[in-house]
Amino acid sequence: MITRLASEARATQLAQLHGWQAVAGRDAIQRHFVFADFNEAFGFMTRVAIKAQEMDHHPQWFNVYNRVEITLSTHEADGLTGRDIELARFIDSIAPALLSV
Ligand code: HBI
Repeated sequence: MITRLASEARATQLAQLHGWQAVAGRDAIQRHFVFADFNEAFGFMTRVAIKAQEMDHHPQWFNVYNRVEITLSTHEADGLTGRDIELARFIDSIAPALLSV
């Protein structure tokens, strides 16, 4: 059973991410992206989906046309874990920084 990040590890690891914000009322993080069009957005989502499948760790996300909103949390731990950090790092590594909002 995976456990939630303890506060010290949590602060250090969250500080290394880009553009992620805490979700109100829930132990989760969220980042919003805007792409040039749906094709760019879905290409990005496809890369995240392949990583999620490899990790067996899946995002909660919302897409309309060129907008993608991703929320990360670990259901089985009912909060943020190292798996969320790993997936967020991957997402940051493939996200076009200038298009992030
Ligand atoms: N994705 N975000 C998230 N949280 C989980 O706890 C989780 C998951 N994907 C798959 C998964 N757990 C499986 O390990 C279990 O549901 C079997």
